[in-house]
Amino acid sequence: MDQEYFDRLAQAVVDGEADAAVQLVNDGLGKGVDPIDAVERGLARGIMKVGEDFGAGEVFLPELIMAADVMKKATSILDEKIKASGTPRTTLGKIVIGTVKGDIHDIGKSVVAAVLQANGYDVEDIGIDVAVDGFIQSVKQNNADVLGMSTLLTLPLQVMGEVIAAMKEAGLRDRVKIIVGGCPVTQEFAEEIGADAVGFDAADAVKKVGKLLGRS
Ligand code: B1M
Repeated sequence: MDQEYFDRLAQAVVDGEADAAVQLVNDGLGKGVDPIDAVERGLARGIMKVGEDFGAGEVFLPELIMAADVMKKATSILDEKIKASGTPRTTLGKIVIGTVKGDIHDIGKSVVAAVLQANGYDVEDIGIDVAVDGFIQSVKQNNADVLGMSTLLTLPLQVMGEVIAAMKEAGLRDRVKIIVGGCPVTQEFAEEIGADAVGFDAADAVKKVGKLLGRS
């Protein structure tokens, strides 16, 4: 597919056109477009543009919500394709992933979960607005090898540190690797709170998790 296709996908998000986006996604999949490309080169560019304009006060919350709805509808089709694209094999490890308390952004976290799953990991996506105890319980119940936390907001960043402290208190920290991600998360912040790695996008998360588990 040419650049124009990805530009049209991005524009459908900017315009809040859910039907057009879903149609474009299905057309693209029918023509062999890589679902990760459809997210990263198309839809994500559109939502980033809306996010920038929202930050600059040029668009308002209702438009942001409409664009997010388009994004969610289109990515949910692609997430399923991404998950199904992995060759079935013995799992490379169990990962619990969620968005921390105070934050309801779930699109990026869900893309990361789908891409990890497609790459051979067994992923338990525990959703959004997850409190410290929710992460701890899920890590225990799933006997997780890796805990992944996401946030796009500045204030909930501190919850990531609280989860890591609670992991230590519960005696889980030594056997569970921790990766954090989302736009406000930097390498310095990850080190400061004692995470093992930061993922800057879905492909980077796969690379870093592989490294943490000694798979690459
Ligand atoms: Co909100 N929002 N939003 N929002 N929103 C941002 C994050 C913001 C930067 C927009 C802006 O002002 N420019 C801003 C945050 C400012 C800040 O705190 N620094 C913001 C705000 C302020 C808010 C509200 C507070 C607005 C309000 O109510 N006044 C509110 C928050 C409510 C709450 O959570 N308590 C809010 C609400 C919403 C919507 C509901 C409308 C919607 C979310 C819908 C949904 O998720 N179902 C929304 C959206 C869509 C955005 C933007 C525009 C786009 C986010 C997105 O989906 N990106 C966003 C602007 C931006 O990010 N630049 C914005 C696409 C996605 C594929 O990328 O999520 O970054 P991303 O994920 C990437 C990487 O970050 C990374 O990999 C992913 C795939 O490449 N990654 C990981 C993410 N998690 C990872 C975890 C890992 C590894 C990698 O390991 C575990």
